Amino acid sequence: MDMQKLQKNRTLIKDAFDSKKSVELTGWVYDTRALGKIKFLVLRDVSGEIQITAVKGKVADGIFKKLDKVSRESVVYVRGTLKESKQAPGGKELIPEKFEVIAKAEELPIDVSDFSKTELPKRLDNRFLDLHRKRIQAIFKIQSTISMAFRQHFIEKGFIEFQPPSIIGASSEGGTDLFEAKYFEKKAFLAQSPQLYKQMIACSMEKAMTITPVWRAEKHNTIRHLNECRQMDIEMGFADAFVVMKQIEEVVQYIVKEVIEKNKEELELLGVRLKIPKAKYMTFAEVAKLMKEQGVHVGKDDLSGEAEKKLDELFPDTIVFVHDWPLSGKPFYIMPKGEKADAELSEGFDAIYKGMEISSGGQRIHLPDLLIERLKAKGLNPVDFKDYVDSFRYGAPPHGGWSIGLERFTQVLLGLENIREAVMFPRDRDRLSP
Ligand code: AMO
Repeated sequence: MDMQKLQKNRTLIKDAFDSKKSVELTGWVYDTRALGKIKFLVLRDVSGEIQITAVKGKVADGIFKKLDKVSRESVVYVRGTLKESKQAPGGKELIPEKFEVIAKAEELPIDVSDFSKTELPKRLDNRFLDLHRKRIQAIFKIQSTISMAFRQHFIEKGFIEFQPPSIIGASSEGGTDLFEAKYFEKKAFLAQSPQLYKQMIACSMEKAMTITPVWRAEKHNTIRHLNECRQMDIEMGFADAFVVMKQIEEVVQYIVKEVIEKNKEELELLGVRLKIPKAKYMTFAEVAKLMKEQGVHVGKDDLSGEAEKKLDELFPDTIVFVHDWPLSGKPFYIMPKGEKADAELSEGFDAIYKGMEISSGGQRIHLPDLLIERLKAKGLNPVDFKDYVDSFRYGAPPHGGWSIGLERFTQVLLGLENIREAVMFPRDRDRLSP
């Protein structure tokens, strides 16, 4: 089959319905049925589905014979004309004039019908096939709107998009959750975040954004963590925690507005109703007090999952910014309150939305001596961070930023049980393929 000609001549199913002339369609066979002298085939492509109807004697014999013999999910080409039909989905059916199987599907390892009950691990083993499903496609169409809206919003505000390195020489978040790699004769790591690089960029180009993969060697399998995820990050010069929290508020509102406008069908299919969120600002101490009143446990320097859920219950459709976070609960690069290395509180925050942390960030330390002190306090060796520390010696303004996890945000927005639903090919403790 001539693919160049096909690309030129074929129509997407959703656009075919209005056509008065004969149309050329390609897609995947969703279902076939035979009722004696009449046969049906439901064809799907990424835009929609259409019923193809063949009545014995009214279409070519070859087509009539073949129509219900094609296996599900086979790729087919069909040329035909539309006809009004009350029973057909969309009110029209296609009467085929030419029908060809482009690629026959073998026996399917999982059920990919709309009623599929196949469990997530099995679906992920066969993700390439799981991606044939409308529901699954809806999640990723929405995710595509999310990342596009994020990029668009910040580019329009004068941010530059940067590409950080994925191979790094020392931890960027502290801790031990690093994947080690061999880099010639040196030891290297997969980036845990673009943190140190975005700070250097904010100190030269002021406003920077990126959407980039990061790797976390966290050993535990949870429903909200991946070992490889994508982060949507910004960093700004001349900014404190409040300047950058406002940026989250605005971008999340813009993203939700875009999803509501651009993904009506997908939201309906997933049964998700969205409202543009409000914002609420609270200190960590205020949240701790409120949770105590509610009888909910809060960690010493972190919020429990239970507390995050409670915040959503108390403040629905609201991004809750929890600032003045205890310094001990934040990474080495977060500015201590009052620029004092031994402060109790920090200029760091978390943003909680729909019962889960979607982002963390804060004002950073731009003072080399203070940074060295904080590295030591966290048990890290300043020598490993020499280039990073030195970058603040030659004209570094106060700056701040944050990161929103793309998959985490998708999970939260769509109310997905497991974050693996929000990534096409998840990497977790046990999964390295497909
Ligand atoms: P943090 O580690 O809190 O901060 O990550 C920021 C956001 O990224 C997402 N995220 C994850 N999503 C899925 N699986 C994971 N294992 C995972 N880890 C993080 C979450 C989280 O809120 N450099 C700082 C941010 C900054 O200060 O700019 C950082 O990486 O949505």
